Amino acid sequence: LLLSPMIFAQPEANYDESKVPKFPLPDPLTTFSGNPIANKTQWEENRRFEIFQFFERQVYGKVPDRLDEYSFKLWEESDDAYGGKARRKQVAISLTKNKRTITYNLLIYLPKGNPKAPVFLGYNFYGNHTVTDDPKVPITKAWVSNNESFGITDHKATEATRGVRKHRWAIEKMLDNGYGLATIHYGEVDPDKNDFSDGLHQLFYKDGQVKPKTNEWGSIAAWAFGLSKAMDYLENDTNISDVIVFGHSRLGKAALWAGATDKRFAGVISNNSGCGGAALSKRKFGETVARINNSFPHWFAGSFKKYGNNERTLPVDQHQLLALVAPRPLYVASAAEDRWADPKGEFLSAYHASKVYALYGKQGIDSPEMPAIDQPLQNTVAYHIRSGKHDVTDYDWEQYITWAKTFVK
Ligand code: GTR
Repeated sequence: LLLSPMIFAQPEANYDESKVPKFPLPDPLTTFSGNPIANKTQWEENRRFEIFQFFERQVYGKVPDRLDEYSFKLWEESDDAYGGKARRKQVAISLTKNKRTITYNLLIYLPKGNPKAPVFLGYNFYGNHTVTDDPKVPITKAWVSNNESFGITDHKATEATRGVRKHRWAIEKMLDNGYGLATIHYGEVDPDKNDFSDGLHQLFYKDGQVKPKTNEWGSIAAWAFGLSKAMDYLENDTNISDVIVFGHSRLGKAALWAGATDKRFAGVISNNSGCGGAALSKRKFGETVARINNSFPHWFAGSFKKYGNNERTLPVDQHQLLALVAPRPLYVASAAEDRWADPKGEFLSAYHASKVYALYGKQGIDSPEMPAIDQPLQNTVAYHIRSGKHDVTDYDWEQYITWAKTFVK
């Protein structure tokens, strides 16, 4: 039997609250050397940077260098999408380093009634053509994950997959509320496999190098970088105002890291991001650091591996990642049946990040008691736990739109 011994070594995932280890949670407002942080100046000058640096070197990994070249090309545009309700733009973004280039496509829908609209920017899993029935969006040629129910068996998307994920993107709701959507297929930026020969990473290799260094970027940081470069385009598009970065699950982890690394994002939404996203690692509830590094060795920096089954020694936890977004609006959302992502750990993380928001006079989550299912709690920091499973639903988008209208301005 060719089963990896790593799989045998994994204990059962814990779903029992009484078995959550007792642990001290590192205080966002005490520096690593023990000094208290009393105000936003001290936070920005002393504490924020050391937390940022830890996540950058020990969790997601550093971007190794700057690009040599960057360009974008608006290759398609129309003002009759969605029955004339929307303007569509398709933009190719090219990134070049060491004479190697990758190109990925940004699909944008903007409400026509709004000359300068705010947009949600988020990655999709199976190609831009899967978020809509719009025949003007080409089928991605990039790597996609195999998926039996979509008939994808050779990592290639087909015409049959057009629109298969449109239920996750409430595009008409966004348009009707004055919001646009900008989306990218994550596989065009970095294919989601344990193979560093392709995607963004290899642009930066020195001669003979085949993978990033231990403290350099995994896929989550590469995806976050791709979002940031998309922001370079979006901030110069005169039809676009605020950009709220959004992501579901692994792409929610990427959205959070993008929000932490790039302050131009006016708001950040984590939808069911779980372990390595919004959930507290030290709770070891559902997916753990050891499990995630075992299943997805390419997601994080090599240096993060040492914290598997060793969360005690982590000098940070994920509430401090959330705090890096402060004072910008942040929405953390869970799903009741998504215990793998640890809804309570996601909630507590938003709660514990809130004391950094308080330094700016911004209201976060005031109580450590979780709200009831389908009872959103919306302040500058917002949280909901939706009924149902790991997914993105119209309900989620309705909450994000309501919250964005009030808090992201
Ligand atoms: C799971 C993984 C989660 C989450 C999810 C997803 O397999 O364990 O951390 O990222 O995939 O992205 O759908």
